[in-house]
Amino acid sequence: MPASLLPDVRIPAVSIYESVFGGLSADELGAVAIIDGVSGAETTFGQLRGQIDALAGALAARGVILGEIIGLLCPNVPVFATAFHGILRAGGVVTTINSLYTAEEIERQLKDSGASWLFTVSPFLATAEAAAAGAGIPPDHVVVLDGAEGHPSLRELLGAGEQPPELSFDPATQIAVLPYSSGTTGRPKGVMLTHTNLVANVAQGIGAIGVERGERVLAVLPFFHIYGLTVLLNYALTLRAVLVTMPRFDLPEFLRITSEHRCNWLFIAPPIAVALAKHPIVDNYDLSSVKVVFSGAAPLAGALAEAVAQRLGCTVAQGYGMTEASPATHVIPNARPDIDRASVGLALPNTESRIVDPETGIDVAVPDAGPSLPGELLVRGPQVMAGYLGNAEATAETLDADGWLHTGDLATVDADGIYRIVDRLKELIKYKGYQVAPAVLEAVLLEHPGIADAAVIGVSDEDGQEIPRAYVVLQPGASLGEEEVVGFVAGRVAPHEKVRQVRFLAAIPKSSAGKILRRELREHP
Ligand code: 4UV
Repeated sequence: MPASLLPDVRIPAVSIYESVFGGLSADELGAVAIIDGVSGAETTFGQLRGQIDALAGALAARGVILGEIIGLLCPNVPVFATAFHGILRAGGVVTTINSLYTAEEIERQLKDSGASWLFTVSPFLATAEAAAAGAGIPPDHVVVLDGAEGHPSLRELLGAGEQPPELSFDPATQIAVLPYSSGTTGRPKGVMLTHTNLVANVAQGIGAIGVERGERVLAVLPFFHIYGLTVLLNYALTLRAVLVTMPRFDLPEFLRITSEHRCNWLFIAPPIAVALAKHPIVDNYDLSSVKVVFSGAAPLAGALAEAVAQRLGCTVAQGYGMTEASPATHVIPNARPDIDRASVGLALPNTESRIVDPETGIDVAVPDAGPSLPGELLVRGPQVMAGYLGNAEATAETLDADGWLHTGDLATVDADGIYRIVDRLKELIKYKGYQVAPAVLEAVLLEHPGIADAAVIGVSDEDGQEIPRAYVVLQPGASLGEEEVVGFVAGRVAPHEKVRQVRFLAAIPKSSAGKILRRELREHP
């Protein structure tokens, strides 16, 4: 099987806490780990580890046991790191929740994962309380990190300075995090990532991505999404880089924080690259500290990468991955300026890749035989998930008996081992790098009494970014316009999940088995 061209790395058999914080030296304890980009407040590695240990102690004293599932609904603020690692250090499993979700979506995730606690922040309290109540989580298990009447706060939990519990578990099988991903089809499912999955993906990225000790890394990509969680929170801190947090994207604030905090690495998704390449206000800021803009989560066009590199005078790189692979599987290494920026570079160390005909499963990429035909990318490595929580059927469809993860993406590989993502086979839509599951939107559309049938696919907008488009069949006699359909959905889903275009059809094309023929819809203007 085509192995990575990069040499294998050693993957320590330890917990993710041990892997990130275990080796802190005495002089590293006083170094800054996280800067709150908004307030400028700094947290050192020593303070962070102290808070994590005390939180773990407090949770253990309150009955949290190994394997307990705890929801985390929190924007990118420094205490995210404390909450995340504190819960894991207590033996808990964190289910990271999209901050944009509605109360109903959060409730569904809390119930599906079986969460018994929810950690949040006061600006999200109303949504969090509604979701927790619906999921049967009592107020004394809803921790409001910055404090709120009637709920435990971080200050209270840390106050007693309790010792973390002595735990022993197998990092290769113990689940650490349960992010939700819709995978190839259907609604979001809990992706079971073990401690070893997370430890492995950090170790695989170390030499390849190229962040160096002390460099400043802008943390605007949400920590709740696996890209931010692994590449920012765990990878950057392992390298003793400094995270500069931003709770939400806003272009002037993004530019101000980058400039004032002299950030060296901007990890982004492609819509931010569009802003960096095109927006006039970019010229008003001193971005000379920026060394690398690293894009992932959706395709980055070569011309866009070039425009950003020219305007900022920096390197642009790209990575590819998916939640089910913790997430990174392919990146353009910083040390390889020769690699085309529109590609996703090389397979990470310890990562095998295949490209197969999606119909027959036969390999289409033959090593050393020149550029391959496009086919479905399969990956195998220590970062690949244990499976979907409570869903053996979805697991079997995605992860085969030999351990190959079927990505649902169409890719090619050339004779130099450089991979390109050329299309997506699965129904998943990426809006600004966020997952949008057509199945969720189709179910919402069908709730409208005037809609007889509906299907949703991703289409490109004028900047080449993907947006959700709904195809709607009206009930006989119903009269609905695009705005009403858009408004109906917008009132029921998170902002990134909104339907942004509507087309009316007489019938949705379907196979004889009733499956929506999305390829045919794509050909529909
Ligand atoms: O599950 P998910 O939401 O996961 C991600 C992960 C993004 C990462 C991971 C590691 C990196 O180093 C990095 O730079 C980015 O987004 O969605 C997975 C799907 O997103 C599409 C593709 O369809 C995946 O199956 N996708 C992710 N990255 C790219 C991409 C890319 N660079 N080019 C094209 N599609």
